[in-house]
This record gives sequence, C-alpha cells and structure tokens, in this order.
Amino acid sequence: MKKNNNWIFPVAFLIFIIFWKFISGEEDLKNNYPNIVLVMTDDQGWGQTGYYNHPLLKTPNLDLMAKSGLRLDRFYAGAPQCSPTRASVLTGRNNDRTGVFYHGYSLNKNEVTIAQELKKIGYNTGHFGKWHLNGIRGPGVPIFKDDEYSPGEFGFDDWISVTNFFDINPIMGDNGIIKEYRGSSSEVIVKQALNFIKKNVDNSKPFFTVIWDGSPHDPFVASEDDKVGFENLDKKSREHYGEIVAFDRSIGVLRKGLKEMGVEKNTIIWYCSDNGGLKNISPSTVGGLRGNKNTMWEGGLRVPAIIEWPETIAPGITKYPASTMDIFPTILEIVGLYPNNKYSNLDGKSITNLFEANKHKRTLKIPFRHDNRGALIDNNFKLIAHDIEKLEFELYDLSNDPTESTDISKSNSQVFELMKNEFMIWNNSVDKEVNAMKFNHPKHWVIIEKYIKYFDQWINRPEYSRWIGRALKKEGPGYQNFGPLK
Ligand SMILES: [Ca+2]
Repeated sequence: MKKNNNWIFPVAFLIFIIFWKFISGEEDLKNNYPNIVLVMTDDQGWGQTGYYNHPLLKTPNLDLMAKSGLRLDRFYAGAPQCSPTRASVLTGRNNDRTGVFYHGYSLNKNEVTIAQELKKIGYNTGHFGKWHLNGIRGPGVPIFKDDEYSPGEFGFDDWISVTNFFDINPIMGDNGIIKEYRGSSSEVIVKQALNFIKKNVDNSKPFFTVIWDGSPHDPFVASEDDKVGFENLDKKSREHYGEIVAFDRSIGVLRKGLKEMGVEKNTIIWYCSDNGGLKNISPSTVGGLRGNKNTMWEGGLRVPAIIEWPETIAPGITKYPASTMDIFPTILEIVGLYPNNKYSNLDGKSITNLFEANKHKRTLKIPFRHDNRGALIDNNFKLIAHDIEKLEFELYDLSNDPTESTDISKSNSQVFELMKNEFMIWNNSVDKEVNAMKFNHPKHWVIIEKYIKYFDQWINRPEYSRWIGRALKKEGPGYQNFGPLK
C-alpha cells in the first residue's frame, strides 16, 4: 500500500516560509543599519544654546537640528564631570562601576563599549577628538599607538585623538602617530570625522563615529570673527562663548557633509554636552538652574541634547528624563543587539519609546554617583546626597521647584525614604563592583617618559608651555597634582 505523503509539501513550505522570514528580517535590518554619530561638547551648559533663548549666543546650526530632531529638555550627563560622563556614554553604566571615579581615570579593560558591540555586526568605528579615558591628566596631548587605554583598545578602528581638552591648531594622535592640524578644534575634528565617514560611504559600510569636542572647555581661545557680539563681555566669557560659535558652525559642516554624501536620512546624530555649565562666566551658563559643573544640582548635570534621525524620528520636544547612560542600550536596541544580549549591570535603559508617538512615563530611575556625591531621579522627584558616606540626603520636586530651592524630604517622607533606600541598594551594588576592581590613579603626562621626550619640541606651544615649564622646575600645581582620588 502506498503511504500518503501529501502533508510533506505544505509543511516543508511552511517551514521554508518561517525560516525565510527570519533570515530576511535579519537581512533587512542588516542592509539598513543606521549610521550613528555621537557628538559631545566639553563644558557646554544647559543654557548655552540659541534654542533656549540665550540672551547673546546664537547657535543657528543647533537650532536647525533641534527643529528637525527630538529635543531632549531633561537630558543628564552621567556625571557632573568629563571623563566619568564619557565612560557612561560608552558603557551605559555609572562611572564608578567602570573605574572612572574622577577626571583622568582610565576606563577598566573589562568594560564592554558600544564601539566593540557595533564592530561585531559590521560597523566601522571611529573616534575623533578628546578621549580622556586613558589615565592621563593635563591639557590634551596626542595619544600614542602603544597606549594601553587608547580608543583602539576599546573598539575603535580609526581614531584621531588627544588625551584631554584641545584648542586651536592642535597636535593629535592619528591612530597613534603625531600629526599637526590647522583650525579650531571643532573644525579640525569634524573634517577628520567626515573623511572617515566618506571612506565608509564609498565602501557601503555602516559607521559609528564619535566626535568629542574640546570646546568650550578652557583654555578659552576663539577667533576674532567668532567673538562678534560678545564685545561687552569680560575676556574669559568672550573667548568661551566664541568657542561655542565655532562648535555650532562645525555642526553645520557635519550635517551638510552627511547630506552631500546622501546618507543624512538614515544617520542618527546624538548631540549632548559632557557636564553642566561653568561658574564665573557671564551671561550664566546654566539657564537659570541651580549649581554648576561638579555638583549634583541640575546646573551640574543637566545638559543640552538632541537626537536627529530624519528617516525615523519625527521632530519634537520632550521633557522625558534621560541620560548619557541610556545611549548604550538605545543604540544597541536600534541595531537589534539589546535586550537579547545580556549586558551586566547597565544603569541606563533604551529610550526608543520616545521615537514613537506613545511616550510613557519613565520607570527606571536615573542614578548618579561621583566623588562621594549621589543623586537619583524619578521623573520629577530628585534625591540628592551631598555626602554619601555621611548619609546626607535631600529631596526636590523639579516640577514645582526647577531651581531646587526647597528640600521636601520632611513633607514627603514616604517618597524620601523609598528613594533613599533604593539609592542605597544601588549604591551597594556599585560598591561591590568597585571593591572587586583594580585600577590605577591618573598621572599628569609631564611625568610620563614617552611624553617627556617631546618637551623640547613642545615647550613653545601655547597649550603646553606653562606645564612643561613647571615640570622642568619640578613645581606644582599641575606638576604631580593628581587631584581628588577615589
Ligand atoms: Ca567637561
């Protein structure tokens, strides 16, 4: 008797269809991976953009970007200081967990970075500008090839980077080789980043480009043209604001460059600053918020931020609280790596829900810990610990009190106790990681042999002369000034 095999064909066909759908779904995403550009300024305060109606400063290029992208009005730097925030961008984790306790600390080698993850799925990755995650203090010097903590060691294929802040006509490490560049720091790195982008566009490769500017960090040096309109300011403020004008122009060059290459529609540009605004600059840098850089007040943590992705994100403004710790999970979700992959102890969460019309309330609180100070943000509630060891906490309601003037911990004791407990549990989880890690304290480059070799060549460079002079006389501060340790 002949067996009835009629079922084989339909079942095989069904299996084929499911399999094909699965494969082609992955293929679609792969063929359409967005390009990603992260742009970060250094010390630009929350109030220092045209689109927040600054009384003097004009930022036409940022304003255009804010109009066509998603403007995040409550975006937080992961820490109120440079290196710690940079660590939080690359890892999605609080800075203390990564060994970057203060400026100049190196990022622990066992951290997983966005660049490493994106490389695995075929992205080309590049870093341009300030790095400040390699354990070196002092004004930015070129990063060498043999640097154990160079961008190349953390997943970047191509890099033109300096250890720290840099200014007009900088020398930088081009994949570890010293090269001299002409122009403002913003102009220089955007130009180099566009060369990298062009190479990838020509090869049809998705790219991940990190542009970390040295402006408007001190020393403040702007060109005459960029200081027009600031004549009535004191010299320091005039130069500082001039640097933001140069940065803004570089944003225009970047957006225009992407357009000319025809890739702007499927390119995400995520712009933000690395910490809050500076003191002693006029007009104020923080747009009416309390506190400045290096404090847990809003003025120290809240920074301007925009995500532009023309193909996917409708223009808009959101007050949803988010932070630089959300960049890692958000980007990895966009490319399909998160949450399928397990990443240990992330402190951020993906904010792709903001790209859709339905914006939910944030459920995961935003934790901060830096230099024995802490904070925890739960939508409008903000818990602050000025001294974690002494358990000194305060509570603010940012919806009624955006300037954090009234501590409501007594009148809202229930919320206060809950948030305090949650912060302490989180703080213990950070302690556990810190206690298990090995780390080195940062060093100023003037005491590192491979840099001492360049003293003769560099002593007349304006950005280095003071430091080299002091080092030759072996006197501080600056010489062997390690600053606060963990
Ligand atoms: Ca900074």
